[in-house]
Amino acid sequence: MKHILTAIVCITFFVSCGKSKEEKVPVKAKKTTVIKTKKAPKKEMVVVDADGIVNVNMITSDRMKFNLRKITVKAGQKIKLTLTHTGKLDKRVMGHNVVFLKQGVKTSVFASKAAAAKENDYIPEGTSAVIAYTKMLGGGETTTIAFTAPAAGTYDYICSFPAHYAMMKGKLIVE
Ligand SMILES: [Cu+2]
Repeated sequence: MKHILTAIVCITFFVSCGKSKEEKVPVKAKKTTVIKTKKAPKKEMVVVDADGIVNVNMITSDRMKFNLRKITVKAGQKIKLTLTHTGKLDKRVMGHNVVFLKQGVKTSVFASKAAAAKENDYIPEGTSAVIAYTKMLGGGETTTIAFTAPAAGTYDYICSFPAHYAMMKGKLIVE
């Protein structure tokens, strides 16, 4: 009896081993396809339309992250930027905006001034440090701004909600 049991256990072991090896092949093939489809939509976040306007689709969520860390445009080009907050949290807890800073403005210095300007949506009143900025959004909200690309150079953009700039930042590269 013991021998029969041992034999059954052995056979079951071999059969299951054989099966799992066979199953591994199609799983690998599926993974490759998923990666390909994921990459495609990312490129469409910056689109130049028929009128030559650069449409920028900036997306944020309840995570402190911009979908775009780099936007490349040409000097004098018209930019239409739409910011969307796909999260659920209130703007007092997880507010997001986009603020494009002039050259020579240190992001940490601007961010600490902005953090003290809660009454003004975290934009220092009368500031001369910004090129353009959106209003502060909460979860589920969206807003659009239009501005003209400045002279060639590299410009920082951040979210000016307190402490967000460390993670929510990027570069506007004007060619
Ligand atoms: Cu933010």
